[in-house]
Amino acid sequence: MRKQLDLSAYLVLDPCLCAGLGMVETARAAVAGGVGVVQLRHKQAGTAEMIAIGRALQAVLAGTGAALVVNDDVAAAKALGADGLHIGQGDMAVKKARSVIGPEMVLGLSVENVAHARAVDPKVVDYVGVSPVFGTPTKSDHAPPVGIDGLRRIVEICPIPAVGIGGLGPQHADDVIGAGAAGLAVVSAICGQPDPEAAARALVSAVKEARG
Ligand code: TZP
Ligand code: MG
Repeated sequence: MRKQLDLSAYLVLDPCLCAGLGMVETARAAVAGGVGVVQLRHKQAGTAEMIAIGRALQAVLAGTGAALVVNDDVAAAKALGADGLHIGQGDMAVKKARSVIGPEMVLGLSVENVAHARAVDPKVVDYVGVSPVFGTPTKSDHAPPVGIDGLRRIVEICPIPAVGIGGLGPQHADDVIGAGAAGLAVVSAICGQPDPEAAARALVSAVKEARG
């Protein structure tokens, strides 16, 4: 069975921003603060390192109900038996990714515009990350920001749940949830924060309040 993800507050790990506490401790704290998904995103790591970090993450996520999603590295996702794989438009084609991971793993896809959203096949992909909502220094090569209006348009077109990502924090929960997204995905609002558990808690409660 594909794990049902709680997309409300979705943490994307960044090894540089997490340098102080480390990715594993940041993830542990964020999950204690209520995030439902932790994505392992490490562009510099090879598959062996991704698997080693992924195992450490699985150890701290065990029993919490939070899901582990692996960015890009299909082989690592498979070896780990991760809950999910997340790919971008420039990565492996979604159908190919689905055929490699099989039917049980959640598949997430980044969408950057309306055309990407129209092309989403709900039989293959489980959720989308709308990227980026706002410009962000965290990802240097991001597509043009879509803003809240762009997010709303993409969410309307997309046949599956969407999270917004890019420049987001608790202060954007009203707008992002109001645009129809299922949640907010964040890096710097949690990674590198002095108290990532409190930062996660603030995000989770902002989403709850936005839902009324
Ligand atoms: N994909 C689109 S924007 C982004 C990623 C991974 C980075 C988001 O980082 P932040 O710090 O939450 O703006
Ligand atoms: Mg990618």
